Amino acid sequence: MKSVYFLGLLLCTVNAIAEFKIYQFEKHEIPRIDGEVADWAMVPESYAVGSDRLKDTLRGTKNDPANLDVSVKVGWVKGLNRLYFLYEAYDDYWDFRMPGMHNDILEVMVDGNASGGPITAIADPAVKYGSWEGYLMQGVQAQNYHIFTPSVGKNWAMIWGCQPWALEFPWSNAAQSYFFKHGESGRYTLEFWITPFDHAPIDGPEKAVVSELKEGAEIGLSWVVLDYDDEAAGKNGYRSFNNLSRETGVHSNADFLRRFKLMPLENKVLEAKWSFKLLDRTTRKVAFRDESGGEPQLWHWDFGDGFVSTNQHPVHFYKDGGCDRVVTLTVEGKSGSDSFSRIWEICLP
Ligand SMILES: [Ca+2]
Ligand SMILES: [Ca+2]
Ligand SMILES: [Ca+2]
Repeated sequence: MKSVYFLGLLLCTVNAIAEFKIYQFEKHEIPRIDGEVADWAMVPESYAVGSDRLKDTLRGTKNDPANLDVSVKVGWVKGLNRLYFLYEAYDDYWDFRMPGMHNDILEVMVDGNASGGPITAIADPAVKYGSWEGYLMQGVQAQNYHIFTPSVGKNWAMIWGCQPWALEFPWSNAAQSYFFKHGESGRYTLEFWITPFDHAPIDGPEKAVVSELKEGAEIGLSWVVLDYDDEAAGKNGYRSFNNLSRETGVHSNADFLRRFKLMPLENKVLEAKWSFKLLDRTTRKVAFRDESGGEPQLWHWDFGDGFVSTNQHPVHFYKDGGCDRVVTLTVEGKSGSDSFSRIWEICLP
């Protein structure tokens, strides 16, 4: 009995480890949303989620790359609560001539604080799907985007919920590029970002709570590619349902999402960086925080008043007031050294 319990615990632990990674762009690398892939070139292939990870959970079949072959890369930028996507797809039949939901679709589900729970009323026992109460809960605590690939003569996506405002800039942005006509085969590229919300109500963005993206944290995220290859098949007549989750119900239930980890910078170049906080004005107590990249091993702080420290995160009491001091951190690592100063920022009474 005991060993069964232990095994269960072990399986839970294994399950909780994020399988998928979200690439962190540097501030000067933020992708430009123009449908051109060049600014994703530095993202390692280990971040790409290919068709081999997708399974048709409606039919129990494996992906056939001759029918549909896709790759998705997800990125983020520290300080911006946005998820950037690069979607590259081959389809043997691009289906996008009809005005409504019959369209090749990339369906993305996101749960920014990984809370789980219902995305649409289908998974919420408290409300009825199709009712007004049902509509009001949809997409509020986790979101579902049906992204039209390509979108022609219609908005870039349908959000399955009561927050269509989230489809507009600056909450999202999208650009696509392709050269095929309806019914032809070919390659399609889509760049976009979405904003994850812990709370996205019908009342609009001013009442919304954006999910805060933090390095090392995990979010709930998954997608399904709805591959329509035949106009005659109707609204739900997709030829394949290419699901990254193992549960078809993932479209409505955030419990079935995959775990994605917000990764630190891949770049290991030594770069000095720090922040400070005035803890007490009377005693002129200031806390300094090292935020250098590239794994520094030695720290040298010059507080600008003749005093120095070799602690990583020192606290310093300034003897005198004044505003015109220069504080410098010099770090040393395997690849050399780097310095970063703040000029006239630490102002004391
Ligand atoms: Ca671009
Ligand atoms: Ca196809
Ligand atoms: Ca298709």
